[in-house]
Amino acid sequence: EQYQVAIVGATGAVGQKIAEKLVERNFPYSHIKLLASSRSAGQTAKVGGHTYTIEEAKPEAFDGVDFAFFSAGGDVSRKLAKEAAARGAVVIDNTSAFRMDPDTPLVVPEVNPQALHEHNGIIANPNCSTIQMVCVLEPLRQKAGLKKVIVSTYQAVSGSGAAAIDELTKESHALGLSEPSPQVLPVKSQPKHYPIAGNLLPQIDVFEENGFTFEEMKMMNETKKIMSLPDLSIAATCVRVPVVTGHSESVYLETEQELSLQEIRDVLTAAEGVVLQDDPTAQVYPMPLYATDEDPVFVGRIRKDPVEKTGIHLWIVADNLLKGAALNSIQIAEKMIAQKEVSS
Ligand code: A2P
Ligand code: 11C
Repeated sequence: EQYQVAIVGATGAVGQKIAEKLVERNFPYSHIKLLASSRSAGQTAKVGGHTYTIEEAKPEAFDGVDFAFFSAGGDVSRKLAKEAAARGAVVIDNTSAFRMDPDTPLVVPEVNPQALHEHNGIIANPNCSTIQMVCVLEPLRQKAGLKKVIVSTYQAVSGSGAAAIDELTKESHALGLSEPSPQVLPVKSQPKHYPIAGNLLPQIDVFEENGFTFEEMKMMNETKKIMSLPDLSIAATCVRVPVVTGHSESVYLETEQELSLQEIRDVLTAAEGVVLQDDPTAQVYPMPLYATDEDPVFVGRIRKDPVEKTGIHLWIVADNLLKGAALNSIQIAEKMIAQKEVSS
């Protein structure tokens, strides 16, 4: 079977990865529509050896489309996702627009594929830092239950889009030579901007009333929804670091039952989509530079807490544009095809 596919935000950091991955994974598409803003309409881009003309994303563009991958920001999704679904497309939305909507499944195929059984035409792809974390939490939870999670993130600038990658690159080249004049990070629409090269920004997205940022709240709320653990004790601190691609996370978790170090390793070795990189004697541990362009979620630095018997410390790294975004979105579509939840 062949499917018509549309990519909304095709010129963006994630949209380009979606196009690349559709080709690389031999996704059964007959045609790809590249959609973006009116600024890009008329330009061309090559996908899998074919040259496509970029079109403006508007409701009529979704006529005949089977899968629409949205990655052009929440406002575009709020405006067009329902239009696309009404025209018969399955929307896989990579923004936060519908994630917490009780009628919209929020899916990581390795964790909760059953959530795809019921939907209203829109499936939400979780936030990148959430996806890589739940891929590791879920197999541990299945083995020993899950009581508590405290996570600190080290997030790459590509999570903030192509303009943030440019900002880091320019500042890095000029480091020490000139006064940086940041305009994008930490949050483009807010009044203050700080340099990222040679710096850390303990703010990803806007602050909520409780003092957590929206990124931190996304990690907390999305994890509870994906894992169906509404009462999970979970807190996050999210930090932007001067890395181009690859989000890293220091996670402390407590299981219900105690696990030995060997049991933890065995569980994570067997976990789908997870690769264990944990050999301190050989200095083997995950790093964002080496996770870039790789599909799996890498986990290492596994330690039992010195005091709390059920406490575990670990370090998780994944390519935020791939498993965190483009790859997970395509895996959702592949899972729907495999589970016969869509027809062409
Ligand atoms: P465009 O290049 O035409 O502005 P990134 O996350 O890397 O910043 O990319 C954002 C993506 O969202 C780009 O592909 C961008 O297209 C797209 N986009 C931004 N605004 C709109 C809009 N109003 N309608 C459709 N696509 C949009
Ligand atoms: C970041 N996690 O690194 C964000 C990007 O909700 O899909 C993804 C935002 C989202 O800035």
